[in-house]
Amino acid sequence: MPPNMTKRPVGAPSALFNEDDSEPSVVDEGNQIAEGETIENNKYKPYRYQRQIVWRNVALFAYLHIAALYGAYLMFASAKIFTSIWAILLYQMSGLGITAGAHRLWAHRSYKAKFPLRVILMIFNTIAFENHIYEWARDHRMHHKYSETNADPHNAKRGFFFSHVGWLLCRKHPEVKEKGRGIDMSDLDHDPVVNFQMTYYLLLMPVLCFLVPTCVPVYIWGESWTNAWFVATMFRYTFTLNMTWLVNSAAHMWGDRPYDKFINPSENIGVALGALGEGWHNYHHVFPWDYKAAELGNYRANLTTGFIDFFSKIGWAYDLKTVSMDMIRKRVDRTGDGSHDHHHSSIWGWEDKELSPEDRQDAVIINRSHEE
Ligand code: ST9
Ligand code: ZN
Ligand code: ZN
Repeated sequence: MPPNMTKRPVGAPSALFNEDDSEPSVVDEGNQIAEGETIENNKYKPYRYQRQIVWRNVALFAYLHIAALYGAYLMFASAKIFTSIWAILLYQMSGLGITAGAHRLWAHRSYKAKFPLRVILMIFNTIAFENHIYEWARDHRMHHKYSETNADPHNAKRGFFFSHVGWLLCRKHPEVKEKGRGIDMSDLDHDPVVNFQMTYYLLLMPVLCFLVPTCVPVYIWGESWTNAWFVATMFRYTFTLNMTWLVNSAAHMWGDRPYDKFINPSENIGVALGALGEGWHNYHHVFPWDYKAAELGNYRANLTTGFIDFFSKIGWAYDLKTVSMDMIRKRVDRTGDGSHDHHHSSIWGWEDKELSPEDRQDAVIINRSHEE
């Protein structure tokens, strides 16, 4: 049984989220809740882990968020329209470097990409400054393999704040490091694009995330340094970070669970829109190797899938893995929360594969032919 399938009281997901991070409740050893034990009495068990805050990060993130608020104000107060368009473009490019790059390609291997596409994704990824691809993918593989246990770097059982940003403000739980040693990263060791980014990260990242985004508006359309820095760089970077983090916080709390009601990740359309198609998180945790990271390839709520499909058309992306309708149906029937059909109630008729087996079974067929 995967760790994320342990004893979550069905129908009461929010009971697991302790907003008050000062209480080290469910961060005790192993976080394994014994049979018959509730979360409430489990939290009084002795624990050895002591949270250790990294004040340097607290200061940096505090500055970042204050600067971003100022940037949001300047965006309307004095920035040129091109500066705002540039900020939005950077958000989408860097976002794709995370979603299509670090996430679906490198962490999950849900498709393959030829060298030029990997270079593009690596550049986009560096604009996003969410750590280099290797570190991002390693943390993310841990997040899936040990979901919502102490070995998950942003364990959502430690509350909204911890899974959103708090995990970047303190030392990692020892179990992340212990169990992390066992995670296979050999595929990335052999990717020259990933290695190049890792080697030169401390040079590439400041140039691509901060320098170029700030200089372009100043030198190309005569923006002021203040507007360029606070709008195109501080606001854009902080906004993109928060959109990413919402997948770890909000999409682990709120939304339907049509594929597996026993896990916390959920289908959150708001997050999907902001995170370029990464809010279909119940589906994603059930089928992490699907390149669409969602059941349906609706591009409006899944820009990343459109991006990968485009590169698949020109041959730069290939071996796109996806889940068959039959496999989804079986899973929905076995572990879904019943919200699936409510979302996909539109069927075109009898032969539609979306027609549930129960409906097919129970339908009245008059003058039934003998061939069927
Ligand atoms: C950022 C990342 O924001 C965001 C990631 C979000 C993920 C979202 C996923 C959701 C799905 C995808 C949706 C995408 C949506 C995108 C939408 C876009 C519009 N395994 O880390 P250290 C070992 S970053 C194995 O220093 P500390 C290892 O030996 C923001 N081993 O731990 C390591 O050494 P090395 C910018 C592991 O000291 C050693 O431990 N970046 C693992 O506890 C030390 O590691 C920052 O702000 C593992 N998983 O410090 C930097 N982990 O690396 C923030 C560790 O040499 N980070 N080890 O092998 C830090 O300052 C520190 O990492 C720390 C922890 C203070 C948080
Ligand atoms: Zn997740
Ligand atoms: Zn994932």
